[in-house]
Amino acid sequence: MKKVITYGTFDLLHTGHINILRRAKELGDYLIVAISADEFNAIKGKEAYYSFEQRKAILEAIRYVDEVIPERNWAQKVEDVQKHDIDVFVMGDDWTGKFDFLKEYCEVVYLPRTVGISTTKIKKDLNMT
Ligand code: C2G
Repeated sequence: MKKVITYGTFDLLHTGHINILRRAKELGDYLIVAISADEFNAIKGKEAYYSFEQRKAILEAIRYVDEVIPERNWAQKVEDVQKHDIDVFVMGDDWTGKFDFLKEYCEVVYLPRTVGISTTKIKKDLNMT
């Protein structure tokens, strides 16, 4: 079984998220999504509208997603890849190069972002700060 993993906040889920989840799943048979815990979002300088539990429940309802785990820090990726026996690590290309150190452990794939949509844009358009 070819296992894929990807990481993110996945707040206010939108088609950009769905597009990367769909393409990530197409690269294997089993997709794990590590979503940022609320405390880690604070470290990332992001404040999610939905809590970790809410974002986890939403992601678990998506047909492409097989498992959701918490992302608690920047340093857990090597351990995650080894622990979950990951074959492919996937991120949007806004992260190109940032995770090349994982090439020692698995395939690293950066996929083009979906243009014109982001959680930040949604908040701005809805006049949420
Ligand atoms: N994404 C995308 N197209 C968009 C918006 C997001 O392809 N229009 C992708 C991002 O490139 C990322 C994933 O969707 O791969 C999740 O995006 P975010 O929730 O913004 O995640 P981010 O804050 O980039 O966190 O350790 C990695 C971090 O947790 C990534």
